[in-house]
Amino acid sequence: MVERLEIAWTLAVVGLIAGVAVYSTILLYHIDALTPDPNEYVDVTGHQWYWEFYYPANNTYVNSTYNAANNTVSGGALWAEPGWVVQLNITSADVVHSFNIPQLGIRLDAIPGRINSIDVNIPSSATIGTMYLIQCTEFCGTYHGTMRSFLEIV
Ligand SMILES: [Cu+2]
Repeated sequence: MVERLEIAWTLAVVGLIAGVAVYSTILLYHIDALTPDPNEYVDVTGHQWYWEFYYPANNTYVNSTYNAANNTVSGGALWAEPGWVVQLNITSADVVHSFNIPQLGIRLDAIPGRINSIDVNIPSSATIGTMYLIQCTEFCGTYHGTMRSFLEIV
């Protein structure tokens, strides 16, 4: 009787763990899936010490350079409209950087010779003129701390 109970409990636990394993494996796979039709593609390249954004739709390069004195950027920013899905293709021209938009929960490494892609879901409630901070979060040299930019809602 005791043996049968032990076997039943063991099988119940094994079944539970197997179920969680299958569920989380499927979920992990879908988290990384990219939408086939984003509103915008942007190629993001990390440089010591600024972010470059390339907009293939209109063949425009932007070198976004942060100015710590007045918390602004010159050269341009990452632009998107409310409710958009923006696919970022992130790489680096020199050392390893990390592309981070803390307010939107986006963080992905920028690695030389490799392209890491991610979809950014711009909130529909975002108002025009909203500036989301972009910050390099991988120590990349002297001016790492000012390797910032903005995602600007237009
Ligand atoms: Cu960096």
